[in-house]
Amino acid sequence: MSMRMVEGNLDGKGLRIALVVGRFNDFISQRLLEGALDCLRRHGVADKDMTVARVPGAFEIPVAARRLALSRKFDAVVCIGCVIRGETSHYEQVCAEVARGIASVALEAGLPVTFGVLTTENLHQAIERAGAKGGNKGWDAALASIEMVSLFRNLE
Ligand code: INI
Repeated sequence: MSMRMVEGNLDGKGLRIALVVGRFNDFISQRLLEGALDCLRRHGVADKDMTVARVPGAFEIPVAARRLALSRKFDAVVCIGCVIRGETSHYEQVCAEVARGIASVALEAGLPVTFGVLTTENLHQAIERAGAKGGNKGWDAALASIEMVSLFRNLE
């Protein structure tokens, strides 16, 4: 008997996606958001099926993501933000909490909640990962959300 291999596809048609975006370091997070929206559109997600929730900073992302995930109005939540070490003394705490918080929301809701939060040493690295040479982490998180929704459906 051959094994059963299950994976997701990248077809976003009909998917309802929420995005939570931290306003802190808006210069970067706006570009991450644009990358995520472009990715969703190019994979067939309709604008009417996208909701963008803005929060003050990365620390507030998990609690907003939790509300959206538990509302059951969305198939996935994409989290977007930017934490830069050079600009904060509580970098470590903010990074640890946002990563831990997003992971725990995903597990609690059993929904894809993806991580498009940059945590970098400096602004230069952030720019590189927000649409310059390192790609766009917002795009990557959006694509991961589509794949995970599809995977879950194929597992049913
Ligand atoms: N929030 C960020 O999203 N990125 C940062 O780099 C950052 N810094 O530098 O402190 C940051 N702080 C704000 C934090 O996320 C909360 O919004 C704030 O502490 C209020 O709870």
